[in-house]
Amino acid sequence: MQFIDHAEAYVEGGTGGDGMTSFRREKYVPAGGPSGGTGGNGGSVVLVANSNLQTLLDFRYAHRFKAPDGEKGGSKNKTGAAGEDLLVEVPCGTLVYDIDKDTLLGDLTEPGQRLVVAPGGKGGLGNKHFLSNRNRAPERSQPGAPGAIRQIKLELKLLAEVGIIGLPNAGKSTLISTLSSAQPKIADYPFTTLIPNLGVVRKPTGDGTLFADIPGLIAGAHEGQGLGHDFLRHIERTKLLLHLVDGTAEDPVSDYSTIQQELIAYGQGLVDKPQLLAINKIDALLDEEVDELTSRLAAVTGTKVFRISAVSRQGEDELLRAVWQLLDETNEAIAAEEARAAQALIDFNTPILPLRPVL
Ligand SMILES: Nc1nc2c(ncn2[C@@H]2O[C@H](COP(=O)(O)OP(=O)(O)OP(=O)(O)O)[C@@H](O)[C@H]2O)c(=O)[nH]1
Ligand SMILES: [Mg+2]
Repeated sequence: MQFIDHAEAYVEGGTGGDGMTSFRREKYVPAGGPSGGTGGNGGSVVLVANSNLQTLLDFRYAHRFKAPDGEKGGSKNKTGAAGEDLLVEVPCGTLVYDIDKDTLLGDLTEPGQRLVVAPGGKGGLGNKHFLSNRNRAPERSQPGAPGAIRQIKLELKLLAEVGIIGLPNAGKSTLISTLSSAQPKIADYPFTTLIPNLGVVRKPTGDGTLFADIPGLIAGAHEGQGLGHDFLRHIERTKLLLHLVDGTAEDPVSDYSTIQQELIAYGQGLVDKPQLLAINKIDALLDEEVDELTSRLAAVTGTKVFRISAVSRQGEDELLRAVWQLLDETNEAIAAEEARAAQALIDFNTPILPLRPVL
């Protein structure tokens, strides 16, 4: 599968059908009144989020979307048929921008969520709508209005809850492949992963949580070095980061710092996200080496350091328990923050009543 996370498209709503000018012709009625029907509305171009899609690849092949026009109004007050909406599917996590106005039109996060990007034009009124006391036989009817035209930009930002980060070769893909049913390519050379891999990891309760393994970061990734920069955006919406360092590397402590520096340089709050740190590949190290590295990393980070082997699955349960606990805490903090923001809005909108004068 080719992973495309940026696309542009031209979207145009259908033109409304013209209104009709016609008059009733009835056998025994000498001068029938106006009877021209209204044109049907043009169809709209509507984006629909689909959770089975993971890429904007389809937009490589089709990037012009025009919804059908409405039909003309008919005689005998018949309204023209409306043009059907043109539904265009996008992956969940797609942000939609108006290129000319440089504004965000919407963020499609939930499956089935819709966003009208180019409304169809209204159908024109038929001549019966122009009947008045002064004009008993209006000739006038309206043309249908054109549909909206827009150039839109689509940007996919994955909606995984947990992002696995680390230098190339740290074992990120190996970990997601043992935790979930994802089957990414794994190899003993850097930059094996070229696109983000998503995997659903089951909690003990049975609920699924989406993990993302992004291509390895290197120093300068935020400036476009290696593959990492393009993919950092895919961890912007994660709730927590799982940072893997390769315990068998020459200098795992400096590897850790390299990644942290990249997170800081990228911005967007990445470095402030809750993070769990784990040394990987402990199966290939002596216990003393693992202990020594653990203390060195703990001294630098001031946090707990997990020790795992993605291959032998050692330490995996303890790490996952910590992931679930931290996710719960993060979700609670987010909910509390949202409640605070909602309350602040209510307080802001509640007028302060003037004090009653003391008589
Ligand atoms: N001994 C040992 N080797 C491991 C472990 N985890 C991963 N490896 C090996 O390390 C190499 C890199 O693993 P990947 O999972 O492809 O690493 P990655 O972090 O996804 O690498 P990129 O996609 O290049 O960023 C492979 O040869 C794996 O078999 C582990 O726990 N122990
Ligand atoms: Mg990989």
